[in-house]
Amino acid sequence: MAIINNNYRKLSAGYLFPEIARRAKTYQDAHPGSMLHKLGIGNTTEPLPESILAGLHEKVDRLGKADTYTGYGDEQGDTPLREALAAYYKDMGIDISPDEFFVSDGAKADAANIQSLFDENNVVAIQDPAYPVYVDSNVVSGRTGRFDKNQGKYGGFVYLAGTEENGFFPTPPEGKVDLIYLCSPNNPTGAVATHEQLQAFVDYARNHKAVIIFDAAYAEYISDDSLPKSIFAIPGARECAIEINSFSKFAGFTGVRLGWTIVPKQLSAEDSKPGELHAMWFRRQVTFFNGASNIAQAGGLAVLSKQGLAQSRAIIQYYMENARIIREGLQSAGLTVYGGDNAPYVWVKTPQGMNSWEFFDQLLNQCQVIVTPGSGFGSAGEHYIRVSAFGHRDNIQAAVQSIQNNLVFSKE
Ligand code: PL4
Repeated sequence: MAIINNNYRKLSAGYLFPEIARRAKTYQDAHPGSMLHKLGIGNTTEPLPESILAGLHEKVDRLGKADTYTGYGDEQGDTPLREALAAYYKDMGIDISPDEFFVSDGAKADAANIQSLFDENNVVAIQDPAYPVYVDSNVVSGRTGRFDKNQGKYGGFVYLAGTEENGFFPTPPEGKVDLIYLCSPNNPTGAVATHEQLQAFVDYARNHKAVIIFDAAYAEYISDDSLPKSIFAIPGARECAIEINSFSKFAGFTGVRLGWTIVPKQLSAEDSKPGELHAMWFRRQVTFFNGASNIAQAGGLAVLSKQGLAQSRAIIQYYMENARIIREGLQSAGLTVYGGDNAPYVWVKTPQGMNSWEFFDQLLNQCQVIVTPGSGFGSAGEHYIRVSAFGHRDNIQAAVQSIQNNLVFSKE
């Protein structure tokens, strides 16, 4: 008799993004021929630049010849790619050895799977609001109690709320926690932690033998040089942090699929020696993962070339100009907005105390604009919506104009 993992039954409603797609489809079925401006999912839209395409094409051609064909690659990822990643960090003044990188097929799976390194009884602290995978992966792994619908929270988690008062980046918890999920630049608020804010978490983690899981998927969107792009820019982080990152938003690889995770050799937990967690993740990856596509890895190598970096960064600038248009346009429509200056997300307060889904529906029905309701990222996201800056410029401009022209609310 097979018995299911009952923790799946604890998961709150359906996954956020399919629910948005469902509501958009319902609207379009009811309004055939209507055009929706989609600023919901953070999905890249601009074509890959020439130097990166060349890297991808070259690898495809090599696969077509007997003398250059390759099958399974190095277990942690192709060595030249891990060396190029080490050089990329070196340029930021951060020393990471190539064998501390684990190349992945994107950040999401590693963000979900990394918790498997830790005992089920670890107490987990989560930034609230947060990208849902951190919460859901720990729910199905049995680290929480039931979901309390009134509070919008799971029993057992320690929620670190990002609010207007703390600039949407929380301080470390008061009591002892064991695993801490941080994301900076933050999805969904667009807030970016300062060196001092991250140092406080690193100090906390070292004092409590906790481990920080740091999602830096939007690091390349930071243009303010005073802000850290990696947790490893913080002294002491190599002892207490894992970093997860991705080529998705960095280089338009949302469909190509490529990322990396850094598990430093110095990292340890309360009951482990330095090196053990690194060895365990290696063991996990060689057992349960067969590596990222070799074509994608060749593309990643091209991204990290001088030309690839310059061309990718030009596209990031394009999205950040979109973010500026959204931020300023929504402000001029009378809305209160945050983020969008070092991150591709604008975090917008709902007017008149509306809840997130109500405002989502209003924007859909009055303006034909799709956003993401903040409450889908956690209870502290209630009364906010997230607007994504990924999109073609004309669509972004049309969406902002539609909000300016059609959104009706009283600006008391
Ligand atoms: C929609 C903080 C987007 N269906 O592409 P990956 O796997 O390398 O990166 C996923 C990821 C990792 N970390 C953070 C992210 O925000 C994301 C991507 N998030 C969004 O709109 O919030 C895409 C979401 C996708 C999903 O469910 O992930």
